[in-house]
Amino acid sequence: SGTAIRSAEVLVSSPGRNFVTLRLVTEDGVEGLGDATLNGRELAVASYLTDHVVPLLIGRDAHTIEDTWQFLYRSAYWRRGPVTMAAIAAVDVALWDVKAKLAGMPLYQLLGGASRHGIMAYGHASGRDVPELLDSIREHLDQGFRSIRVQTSVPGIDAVYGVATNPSSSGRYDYEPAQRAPLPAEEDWDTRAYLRHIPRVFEAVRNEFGPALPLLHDGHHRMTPIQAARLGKDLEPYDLFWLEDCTPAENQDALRLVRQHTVTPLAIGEVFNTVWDYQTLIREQLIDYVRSAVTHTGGITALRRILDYAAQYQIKSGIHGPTDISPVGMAAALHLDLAIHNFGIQEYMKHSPTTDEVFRTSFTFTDGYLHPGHEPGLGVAYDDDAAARHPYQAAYLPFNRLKDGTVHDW
Ligand code: GCO
Ligand code: MG
Repeated sequence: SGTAIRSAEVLVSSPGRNFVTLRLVTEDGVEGLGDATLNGRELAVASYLTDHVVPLLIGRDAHTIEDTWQFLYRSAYWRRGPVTMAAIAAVDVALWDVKAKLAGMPLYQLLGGASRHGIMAYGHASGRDVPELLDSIREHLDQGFRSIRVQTSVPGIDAVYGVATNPSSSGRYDYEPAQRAPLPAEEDWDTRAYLRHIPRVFEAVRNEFGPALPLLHDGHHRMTPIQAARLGKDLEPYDLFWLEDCTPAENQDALRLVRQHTVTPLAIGEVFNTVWDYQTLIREQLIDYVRSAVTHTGGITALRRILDYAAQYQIKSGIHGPTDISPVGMAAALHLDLAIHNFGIQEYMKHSPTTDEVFRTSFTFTDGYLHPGHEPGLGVAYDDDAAARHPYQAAYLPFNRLKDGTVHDW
């Protein structure tokens, strides 16, 4: 029929950073886009899609979203994992895009319609010292952000991930999670120095900006459970919106220990890829926010299920949205954010102007609130000519070693 999938293309481009995008086209010429970007492992997902998924899609009815999801998840026999789930996510989101275009509606309408006027977003402030951090927070407030993630350098550590290294030359304080290089960069780490420093940083921020501004912090998996418990306790006077990824994410039981010691709200899950990664965390109410990306968790179909499960326990969404989520993945997140009841907050790092030349989006950011816009589907178009000017370039996330050379969680 006219809704059968005629073609499926995997588009790899690097407009400022690498992105992997899936484009499905139906017999009637309706296009759907999905994001399959897995930072630093992009080509593995591209191959998974091209070699093993695209041949399965041709001729399938684009309307059968649930059946296609179950077929891709179960028929591979090998389940879960970031490569598999990013590939499934790309197909799922592209099919939702097609279905919403066929319905002539923005996707959030198919997901149940808007549950709020706008989507509260948080931005990333950072600084190499406290004065630079305070400037960065002011700049983000000027850009319209009303919630701020706070990351800083730490005396005694040479390079801390999440801190913009050259804010003044670009005129912006954004950082990019991956660096273009043939090999990953090595950074150093010292948890005791970090634990001594961070409460002083939040004290300075609260003194400058007062008690009301929502503040967030990302521990990026570096602490042991008891260290995380200590940080959560030490940060209580500064009333964080959340403390993110305080311990390595694969051990769900670690959060039980952290929870026993602190009322600082906890967010986790950007490296998770299925509901099973959350089973204990949600059932035992060990977290407050689900951090998964649509792109890394099997798409809208699967993330919605995780969030519906979380909702039974008053756990809210905090969907992952750094620059390594493409504008397609961001748009998918925004449609879901607008529709669900248990929305918490949305991470938002503006993409570079080069990225925006390839991905034309219709979402808006006004007075701290994002909105996916009113175009049918996701509201994103992919410009092939612009993309052709930016071929793939190897890029990697950095990693950590302790002072004695031991590889550390990061
Ligand atoms: C965040 C993150 C990111 C990730 C990155 C990995 O909270 O935004 O921690 O910066 O590290 O997305 O690819
Ligand atoms: Mg994070």
